[in-house]
Parts: sequence; C-alpha cells; structure tokens
Amino acid sequence: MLEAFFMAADILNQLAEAVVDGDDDLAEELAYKALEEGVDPYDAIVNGLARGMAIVSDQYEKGEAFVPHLLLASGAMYAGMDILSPEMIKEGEAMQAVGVIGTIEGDVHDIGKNLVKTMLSAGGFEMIDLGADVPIEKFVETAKERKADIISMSALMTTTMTNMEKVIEILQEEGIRDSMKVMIGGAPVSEEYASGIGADSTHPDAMHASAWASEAVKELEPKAARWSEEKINLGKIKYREILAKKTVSDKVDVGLETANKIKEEFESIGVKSKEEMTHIDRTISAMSDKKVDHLPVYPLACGVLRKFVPVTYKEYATNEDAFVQSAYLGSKYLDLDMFVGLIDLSATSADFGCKIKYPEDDTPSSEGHIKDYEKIEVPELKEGTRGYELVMASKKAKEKLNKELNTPFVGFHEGPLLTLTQLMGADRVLMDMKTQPDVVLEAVQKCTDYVCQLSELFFNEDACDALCIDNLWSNNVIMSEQDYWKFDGKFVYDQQIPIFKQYNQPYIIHNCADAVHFETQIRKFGTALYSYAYYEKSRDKGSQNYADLIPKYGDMCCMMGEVNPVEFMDGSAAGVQKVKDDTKNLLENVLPVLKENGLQSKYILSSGCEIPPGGPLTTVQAMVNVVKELGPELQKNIMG
Ligand code: B12
Repeated sequence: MLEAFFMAADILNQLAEAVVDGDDDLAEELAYKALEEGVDPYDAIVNGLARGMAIVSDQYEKGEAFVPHLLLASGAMYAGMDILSPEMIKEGEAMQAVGVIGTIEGDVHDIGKNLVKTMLSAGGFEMIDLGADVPIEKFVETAKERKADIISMSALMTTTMTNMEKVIEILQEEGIRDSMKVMIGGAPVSEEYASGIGADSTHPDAMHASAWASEAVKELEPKAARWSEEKINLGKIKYREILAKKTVSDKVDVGLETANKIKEEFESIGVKSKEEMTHIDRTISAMSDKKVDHLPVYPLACGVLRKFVPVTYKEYATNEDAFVQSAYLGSKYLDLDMFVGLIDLSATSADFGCKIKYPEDDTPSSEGHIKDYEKIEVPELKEGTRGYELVMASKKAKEKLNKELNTPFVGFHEGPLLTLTQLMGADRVLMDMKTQPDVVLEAVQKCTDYVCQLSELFFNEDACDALCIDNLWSNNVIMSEQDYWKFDGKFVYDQQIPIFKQYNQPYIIHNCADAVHFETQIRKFGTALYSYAYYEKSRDKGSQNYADLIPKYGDMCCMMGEVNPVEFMDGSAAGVQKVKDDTKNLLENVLPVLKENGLQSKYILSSGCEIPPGGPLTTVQAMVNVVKELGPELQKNIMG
C-alpha cells in the first residue's frame, strides 16, 4: 500500500519534471506508466503535468525562463494530457469546463494567447483554440455549438482591440452573454477597458488568468439551465436596452477626414513657423550632437500618411507612386523631420514565399507560413520581388523628399530572425531553437543572406539617406541575451554590420519590444540611432526610458522615442491634448538629461513604434507642432 503511494508520488514528480524539461516523449511514456500503475488520471494531470507547467510559468515570471521554454513545456504537457484526458472522461471524473480561445480579428499575435490556453488546459479546461485573427462571429458560433463555459479573447493591438467589444455585443444580442464567462487580455487591455465593454475580467498574465477562470466558472449555473431557451430569451430582453443605448454611428474614415482638414489648413496658412534649419541639417546635426534650433521630431507616421493621397494600404505597400506620394505629401503637410519607409514587416518573408494579407485599416501581416525548413531557398533579389520594389520606391521617395522638402528619407527593412519568424510562424521558430537549433541556424543564415543583399541594394542604388533595420526579437521577455545573440545578433554583427561599415553608413535599429537587450543591440553593434518604445509596466523586466538610456549610451548612440503610439489613435480634443502634454513633458525632460551628460542635441522625439494606420492625423500633427513651438526657446534656455 505504502509502496504504491510512493510509486504514484514518484510518477507525479517525474511527470512534472518531464514538463519542466519540455520532453514530449518522456511525458507520453510516463502518462502510460501512470495509467498502468493505477494512478488516478486526474491526479496525474493536476499534480503531475499541470504542476510542471506552473513551475515553468513561475520561472518565466521571475525572468529565469523564456518563451521558447514555456512553449516546449506546454508541448510536453499536451503530449501527456492527450493520453490521460480520455481516460479521465471514461472514468467520469469531474466534468471539464469548456473554453473557447483566440486572438481577435485583425491581430496575428498569438504567443500570449497560446500561453493562456496552456495554463487554462493545465487548470483542467477543455480548450477550443480558434487561432489568431479570428473572425468576430466565429467566437460566438463556437461558443454556441460547444455550450462554452468561458470565452478567452486576446488583443495585442489597440487598432483591433475594439473587435472584442463586438463579440460581446453579439453575445448580448443573442441572449447568451450570461451563459458563460468572458475574459479578455493582452498588453493594451486594462481593467477599465474590460469592464467598459462588458467583459467579466482581465489579467496581466496567463497564470492569473487561469486561476481566476477556474474559480469564475464555479459561479455559473448548471449548463442545462443557463443554455436553456428560457434563459436565452430573458438574456435578449436584459441586454436590449443596453444595446439600444449604444449609438450606431456610421464608420467615419478619421484618417481621411483629418488629412483633408490638415491639407486645407496648409493650403490657406502654409507651414506655421519659419524654421532656422532644414530637416536634413537638423536630423544630421542631432545624430552627431551638433548645435540645433530644436530637437528633431518624427512620430513614426508611415502607412497612416497614405490618407493624404489617398490610397489604400495595399497600394501604399505595393505601388511605387502611391508610396512616394504618401511619403511626400505626409512629410510636407506635417512638416516632418524625416520619413521612415516602413511598409510592413513582411517584405522579405514574402520573397521567401510567405503569403501576405492586406487589411485596409491595419498593417499587413504574413499568413500561410512555410512548413519545411528544407524548402527555404534564398530568393534572387530582382525585379518583381517585394525587396527590389521596396528599394526602387524608396529611391524615388528619397529623391523627391530631399529635393523638394529637404527632408531625409530613411530606408527600412526586416532583420534576419524577424524574416524567419514571419516566414515560418513565431511560436514554431522559438520552439525549434531549443529542439533543432542547427536547422534554425541554417535557416537564419539563409534569411541573413537575403537581408544583407537587400541592405546592399539600398546602398548601391543610393535609395536612402540612412537605413533602419527592424531587429525585433531582442526582447527580454521572450528570449535570453545568449539566445538572442546566437539566433539573430551574431548574424547581424558578423554579416550585416560590415556592409554598413563598407558603405560608411550608420547602423540604425528600430525595436518596439518591451524590454530590449540594449547592451547587445547598442554597445556591441555600435548602433548610431536607436528607435525604442518604453513600457512603464515592463520596467521591472528591463524596459528603459530616456533617463536610463541617455546616460548609458548617449555618447555613442542617438536615442529616438517614446511618446506611446497608442495615444495617437485618439483624435478627440482630449486625445490631441494628451499627445501635446506628453510631447511637451518629454521635450522638457530630455533636454536637461542631455545637458547633464555633456550633450546638446542627441535625441529625436518620436513614438517608439509605428503610428497605427487606421488612426487620425491630427495627433501626429499635434506632436510635431508642440516641438516646433516650444523647442527653439527651450533649446536656447537649456543649452545656451
Ligand atoms: C512579438 C511581436 C510581434 C510578432 C508576433 C509573432 C506572433 N506570432 O505572435 C510579429 C513580428 C508578427 C508582430 C507583428 C506586428 N506587430 Co507586434 N509585437 C510583438 C511584441 C514585441 C511582443 C508580443 C509578445 O509576444 N509578447 C510576449 C507575450 C508572452 O506577451 P503577451 O502577448 O502580452 O501575453 C501575455 C499577457 O498579455 C496575457 N494575455 C494575453 N492574452 C490574454 C488573454 C486573456 C483573456 C488574459 C486574461 C490575459 C492574456 O498573458 C500572456 C502571457 O503571460 C509586442 C510588444 C509588446 N509589448 O507587446 C509588439 C506589438 C504588440 N506589435 C505591434 C505592432 C504595431 C505590430 C505590427 C502592426 C507591426 C507592423 N508594422 O507590421 C504587426 C501586426 C500585424 C497584425 N495585423 O497583427 C504593436 C501594437 C501597437 C498597437 N497599435 O497597439 C506592439 C505593442 C509594439 C508597439 N510598441 O507598438 N509583432
């Protein structure tokens, strides 16, 4: 008897360890062994597999494990669960609650969603995973079909997070809102937002989400009662009034409306102030810390500028004239100190064979990933490829911006690992880094070959005044510094940076991740301009702002950030004011920090990440105008 008890305890520990080690085969083997030895399958899941997952999750929260580790552990947990769950159902163990999970329509981010799914599965839920970019109706249909106990929606982007409200509205209309719990989450979601749209809750991470969900479903009435016709009819009546109050406003194209307003203003008044320096002189001077009339300002307005033409996003991204006109008119009407030619993050992966989806009000995303690493072949960079067309469109834009506006044009393309994750899917690559590192390294090498050719073509064609590379994956929250170096950094350092040196070009990085491995990406790379985002809530994980970064890197690198890009979506009077206030604050605070560090102009006021393409342009204008209005006097007063 005692022996059986110890044997069971031993198997449970081994199951937990197999999950911690991310060993699928062992988890499977131990699951069979547990059944053979008569271990209760429910016990094996909860106290074996799920406990292992909780251990890894805890390590992740403490910064001791990273996303690839979590994903592998999750794979091992599912491998064991596939064997144990059917036995548990056979034995009639506790009825499993059913959860429907997905990332909302328009949003392809799925790493966080997958972690939430794993933790809910570990918490005993049967999870139906609808994937990413899930159509609104699909959540409702599936919840109805499966008489779900909970819906879990993720949103990583402010531009599409409003689609979650639409799901809840349909649940209300159909009278089934109270038949289940609704939980939402993702970086931009706050508690106020969740309760405002009628969700039951939100949580900052997967562990808390699962803990809450397990308790919340216990509050639900028995399934038959809450899914009965009577209950549904009552639900329809209950929400009729609430829904009627929501004003049904026709969708206004805020981008177009504000672009027209700015154009009209410009035509009648012209550019407001007479500037002492040209945009090119100001930007170049700031990069080398020379005297300026005011610090340069460029909220990362890229695709959103298409509204001045106007053209669709697909045209902006694929048609040379549409791109050139957007860059030109946007830079002219908004009086920008530079323009960065970011079209989307899939130009290089598209050339490797990845399919691209072009929504109108959102940035394009890659879909239809390649399955086999063996199928990856370095494309020829020639006419007809997106890379080549990007260089040619950039060249025209550069000539026009330089000649007619004295505005510098910064070319933009993806780095090696970003190309690979776009091509194969991020989760997949992150896991393969641990299970088949050599295969991944070979694939990164192929991406590096193409990315290097593209940088070279930019320089050979004189298609930009400087070139910016999106090296996104240097993220503390996702990957350790060693892994970042091994799978991206080393390739950039050994192969791409020498090309920049050969052409005597500064290396420029854009990275909007939460908490970046700055030492590698700035000091080791010798980066001259770094565009970064700052997340207050990720401060403990390593997110840093100008006050941290200028003292550390100001001598070697010009930093460029950090008014939150999300703010630019709110074109109301209050929203515009918020952008103005935050810009003013940043300007007033950056200058003394520069001075304290013996610098006078080495900072560019920006937005840390691209301005969402479906937003208004008045907020972009507000940021530029504040710097133009207050900058010269502050510059004189503080710098002398
Ligand atoms: C990795 C990444 C990508 C990868 C995604 C790969 C993938 N398969 O997921 C790629 C390169 C594809 C990508 C693309 C884009 N991205 Co991106 N990306 C990121 C980045 C750096 C990290 C996201 C991440 O995986 N974090 C790690 C995971 C573990 O965290 P998480 O997702 O937040 O999940 C945790 C919690 O939020 C919570 N949680 C998650 N879901 C749920 C659900 C519930 C119910 C609950 C309770 C909790 C919960 O638990 C999770 C685990 O603990 C973020 C920066 C950031 N701060 O988020 C930008 C970011 C999300 N991206 C952004 C942008 C703009 C884009 C692009 C538009 C870029 C472009 N110009 O093309 C495209 C999107 C295209 C599209 N239509 O979707 C912006 C969004 C800004 C905005 N408008 O709101 C961000 C915030 C960067 C920024 N500073 O602006 N991106």
